[in-house]
Amino acid sequence: MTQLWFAEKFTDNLALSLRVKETIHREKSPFQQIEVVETYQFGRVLLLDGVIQTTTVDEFVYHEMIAHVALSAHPAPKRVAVVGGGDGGTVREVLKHDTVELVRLIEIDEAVVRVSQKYLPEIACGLQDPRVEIAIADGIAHMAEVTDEYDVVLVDSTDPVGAAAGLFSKEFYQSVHRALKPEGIIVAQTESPWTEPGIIKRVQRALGQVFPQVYLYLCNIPAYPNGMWGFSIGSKVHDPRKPRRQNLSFSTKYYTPAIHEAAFLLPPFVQEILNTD
Ligand code: SPD
Repeated sequence: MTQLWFAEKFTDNLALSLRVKETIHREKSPFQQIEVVETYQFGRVLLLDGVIQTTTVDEFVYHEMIAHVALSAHPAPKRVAVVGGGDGGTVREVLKHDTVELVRLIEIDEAVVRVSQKYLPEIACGLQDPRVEIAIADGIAHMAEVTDEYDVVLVDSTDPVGAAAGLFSKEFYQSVHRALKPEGIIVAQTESPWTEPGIIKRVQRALGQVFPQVYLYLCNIPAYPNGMWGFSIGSKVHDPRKPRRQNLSFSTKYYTPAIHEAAFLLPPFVQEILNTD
């Protein structure tokens, strides 16, 4: 029997191959090619322009780690913005914090939200919550328009190409700084230290020109390039390396307060990326 394989090329010399059971959905939106495929290894996989965004098997790592570090470091997060993240996984995790009153999802492509709600319900389930407001809009323009609006901003973007490139710029972080309240915290997904050290370095530098406290933290996501994944965090006041609550009032599969602190411990080769000019 013919076997179908999908390969995501991480670099010119490296790819991740997944054996595909079936293609569930395929459409071209004004922004990108959207596909949902059922795979043997990672369950359902959402692909945007052929790049793995999330899988039903390992999505919890990314979504818990982008959300809970900032939300646990903030004393009482009430208003949260998720930029990108149309699959809803980050929103689902934010909603676990009972101080949260509003989660505004600012996603440029309505098709990502619609497709995720239909084919990835376990990830998109939080989007129905009454505390969630979905804005189909450009996150860069939105952040440039608001002031003193959010306690936490989570930048759950695609890779820094096309429409997402501006989400990795100093100008965008300046807008987010204005959009955040005085105790505000930003987290941005910043790729893998193995394949994209330059992006991590650039973002850390740009964030550092805007926020007084900036750190990188890591986690392990098997479906992303080389498994090791970086998030950059910037904070106006609070030390984001310290979770304020030691006992969680909700369940997680990866994040714990101890993992929170440990995630900021960087192997020397990653520290070197941040240190070198
Ligand atoms: N290389 C793909 C990186 C994708 C990061 N964003 C994922 C969105 C999941 N909510």
